[in-house]
Amino acid sequence: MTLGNGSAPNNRYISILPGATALTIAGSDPSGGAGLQADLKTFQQLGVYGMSVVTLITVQNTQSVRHVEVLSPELIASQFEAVIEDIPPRAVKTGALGNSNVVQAVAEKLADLDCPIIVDPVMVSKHGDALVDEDVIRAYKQYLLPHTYLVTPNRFEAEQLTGLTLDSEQAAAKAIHQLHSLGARYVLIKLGEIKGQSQHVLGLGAENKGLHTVHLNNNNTHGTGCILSAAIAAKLALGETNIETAVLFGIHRTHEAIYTNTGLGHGIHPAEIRGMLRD
Ligand code: PXL
Repeated sequence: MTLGNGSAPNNRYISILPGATALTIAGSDPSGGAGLQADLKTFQQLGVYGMSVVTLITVQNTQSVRHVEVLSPELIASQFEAVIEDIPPRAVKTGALGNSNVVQAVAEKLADLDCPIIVDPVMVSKHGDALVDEDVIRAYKQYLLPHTYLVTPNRFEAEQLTGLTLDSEQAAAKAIHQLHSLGARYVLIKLGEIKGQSQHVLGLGAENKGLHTVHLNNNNTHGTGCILSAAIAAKLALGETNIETAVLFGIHRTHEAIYTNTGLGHGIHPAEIRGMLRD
């Protein structure tokens, strides 16, 4: 059998669509389930050319995050400049940014970019615990939300950003109003499980919409927050202009990714979109 004979690939693969490019600005998960690795795989699986600016390195596997080191704002900014001057992205998403100086530096870079910016305000500490850092929260509100097209906090992150307790859809509506006032054009709060449903509330400015799926109560969810925001970014990079359509697409792909999870690792198995190969 001859391999690599220079012939064009056959049509068993879904090809990367011309001009569909997306950039993630996020942290590394060496086990491949979350962070920029999940983002890049999601872009590829959905037919989008992916690029990544690394903000921090985690030491983790599916069982735990053991350590985090954040890169300097200068190194992050120069990665961004190199990419942007060469391959303009059609959509950008941010993941873990690490500290307030990085949030500010990334926001300054994104201020001049002419494409939708999806902000997943991941809050993880040096040891992988949920992070409550007043400076980071202030930096998101002051610097990044004013340039945000869609922000996708989970319940904990939305509570940190707004100071509200989100125990109902009415409270979520208040939080959405606050996040719009800070500059986010659209807001998706992932409230989590309520009565067997996985509940999301999408703030469209003029109205809010509840978008629910059956809650999959299992151990196959490592990376789902990353996959969701990356899938939404991919859909926008493919030219979708309706935010509700893009968000529904992201929720459905993430739900499927939990079903088709890898089953890998001894902790929380990484979810993964399957379906690139046609046969
Ligand atoms: O899923 C949130 C997340 C994002 N990015 C990185 C992470 C995590 C969670 O562990 O490690 C790099």
